[in-house]
Amino acid sequence: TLYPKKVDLTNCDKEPIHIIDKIQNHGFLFAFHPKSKTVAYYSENCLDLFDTDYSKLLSVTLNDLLRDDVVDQILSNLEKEKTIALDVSIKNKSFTLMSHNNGEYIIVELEPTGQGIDSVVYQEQLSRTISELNLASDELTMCDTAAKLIKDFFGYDRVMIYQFDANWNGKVVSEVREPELESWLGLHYPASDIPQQARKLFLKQGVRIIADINSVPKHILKDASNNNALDLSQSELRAVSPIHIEYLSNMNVGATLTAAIVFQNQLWGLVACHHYSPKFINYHRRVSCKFITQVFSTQLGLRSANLLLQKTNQSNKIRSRLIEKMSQNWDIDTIVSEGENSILDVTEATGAALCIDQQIKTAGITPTVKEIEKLIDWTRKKSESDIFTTNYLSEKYDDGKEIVKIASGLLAIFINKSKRDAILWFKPEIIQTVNWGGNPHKAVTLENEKLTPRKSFAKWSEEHTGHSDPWLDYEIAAAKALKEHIAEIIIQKYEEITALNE
Ligand code: BLA
Repeated sequence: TLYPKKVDLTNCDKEPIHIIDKIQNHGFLFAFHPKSKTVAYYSENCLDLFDTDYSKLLSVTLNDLLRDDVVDQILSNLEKEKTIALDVSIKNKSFTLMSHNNGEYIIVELEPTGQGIDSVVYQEQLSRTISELNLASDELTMCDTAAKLIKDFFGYDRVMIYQFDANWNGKVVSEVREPELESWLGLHYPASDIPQQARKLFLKQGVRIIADINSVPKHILKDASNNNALDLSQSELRAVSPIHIEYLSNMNVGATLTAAIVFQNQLWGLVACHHYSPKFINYHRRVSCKFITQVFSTQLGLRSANLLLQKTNQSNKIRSRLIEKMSQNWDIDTIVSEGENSILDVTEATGAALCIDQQIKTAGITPTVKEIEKLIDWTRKKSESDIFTTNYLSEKYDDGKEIVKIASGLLAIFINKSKRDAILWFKPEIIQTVNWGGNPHKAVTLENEKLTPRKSFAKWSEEHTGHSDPWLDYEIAAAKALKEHIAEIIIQKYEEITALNE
């Protein structure tokens, strides 16, 4: 495959940015055949670095270009996807040499050594990161703390913690910025701003800089008989998609650093740093940023896992009390409406209904019995399995608008195969004003057959109606478990009754 000449609306998230065939111009790249050790690819600026011409470079080997001990170290790292870094000097200039095996070739990249980081400072940074994150009492304070630390350590003009939602739209949840900049805190951005292939690369690489959006990238050259582009997924110098360059230029941004916040192998969000002029952070400091972000990601993950565990335990406790009550005394009224241990309390719903033997009992705030009957009929036909969830009922259900305020969220579970009996939980509508960074419905336009990102990122507000809070996995699990128990009890009661009648 080769890089397409034209990127349009249909292939935006298919733009193969990993084979862009160019690098950013602050460094040099070449790639070798692992066996013959001859050059297969090199960035055009290598000709200056090594004072050679095109015909020569493709016939030289690794040993012709670098010291033997450096070559030995490069060749000792053939393990895929691991990068090693060495300090080298070429023509009296110091470089950081970064090398990795991309599966086919050994890629060697050189960049200026830049402002170093001594190990004492580095350890202080880590220790400060860990202790300040430990002090943070909740998720949001943790994000604020991380943004502040990263701003202090790396000096970007604006540092944001950007969190993805279930549909890969994102929101700036924390921000630390220079005082003259306007705030983007709380602004939302559509998923198309960071397409899926770009997100995927962050899982592989962790940290990436764009040192100067106005620099002219350097082409990667190869033998004319070679038709394959070099896979740069893990390259430190990979050049940037022209669409993203235009995007940053429309934002007046000059340089970025982006670090992946990952837990459970999923991209939770990004640390997004902007500078309004060019800015280069050298490899060792990028690694330190990656490490700090990993510490932050782990802490964030632990904290949210703990919170979830607390909620799950609480819900389990209520469920077992409820089951005990049900098996002692099968009384629908008690199960549904009495005090703290009712079916309402196993989830975070504000209303619940139990429908057994054509009888409906409700707890909390619910639609009327008539409305619930209609809703169950509809759900029965609509759902293919025994469970149905939505946090946007009025989108699917015609009569949903009448009950939108109390039942925008519906979790319905059928107790038996015949779908006669059911339990329903309801969540209310949460009306929100969502502020977007620019109109998300015009995130991209086609200009002279060329795709361009929006030019204005000014706040654009939209009323978000008809939605409830989402149903969490633990709520759905609790509903399923409760249903199993109720089904068992119903069967048991039925058997007892038939035994009595015999
Ligand atoms: C990449 N888009 C990105 C990246 C971010 C954003 C953080 C990661 C790369 C980086 O900057 O280092 C988006 N940046 C944001 C957002 C904020 C921010 C939302 O600061 C909010 C504050 N972009 C578009 C459209 C397309 C597109 C319409 O707007 C495609 C049609 C593509 N974005 C795009 C591509 C990349 C990208 C291809 C990857 C760039 C690369 O790595 O080469």
